[in-house]
Amino acid sequence: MPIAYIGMGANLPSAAGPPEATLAAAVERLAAIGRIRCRSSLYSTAPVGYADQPWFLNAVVALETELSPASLLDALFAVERGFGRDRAAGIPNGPRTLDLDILLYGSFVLHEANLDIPHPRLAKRAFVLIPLQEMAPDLVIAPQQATVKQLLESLRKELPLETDAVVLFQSDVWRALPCGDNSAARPRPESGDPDR
Ligand code: PH2
Ligand code: MG
Ligand code: MG
Repeated sequence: MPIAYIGMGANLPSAAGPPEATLAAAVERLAAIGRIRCRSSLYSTAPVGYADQPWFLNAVVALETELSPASLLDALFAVERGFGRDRAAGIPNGPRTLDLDILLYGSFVLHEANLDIPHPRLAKRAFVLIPLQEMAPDLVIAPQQATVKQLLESLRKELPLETDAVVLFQSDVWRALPCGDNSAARPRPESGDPDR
């Protein structure tokens, strides 16, 4: 089953609470549309693209899913809406309660009107590369034919200020889950038999 890497971001409170509570609750929703294989740490990040807004919290999760890229995108939009995201009202790159982006979907390369995979700005965004590097430093990104680690090294040279503005965020409600951690393979509580 393909593994999709999903970028998560939030900088406005939702009904679930502040951004860290939103992201923690959103991961629970993602677990219903696939299997969470690993989760990065949470990062506090300076806004990129539109400066006059609160700092974001960002993270990346690896989701093993049977959904096609288009169905996954629909499912992510539904989760965003569940946390109060209103795409019609928002300004581009502006504040939002929850943003879920497909960064990568296995080794797929896809260019459609509403869906570009790998995410077209992935290589320029420290708030994506830094959490992604935590999970998959040696993953090769198709367009650049470079690993996540190499892309981050290039970005640090090109935009050192941006890479500095991604700071580890300690949270009681978010737990990073390394990809090699066996607990990722444990059945979810609702799936019954704990010894399965
Ligand atoms: N998302 C954007 C625009 N700018 N900046 C940060 N730091 N984090 C984000 O998730 C982010 C952003 C558009 O999706
Ligand atoms: Mg985004
Ligand atoms: Mg988005």
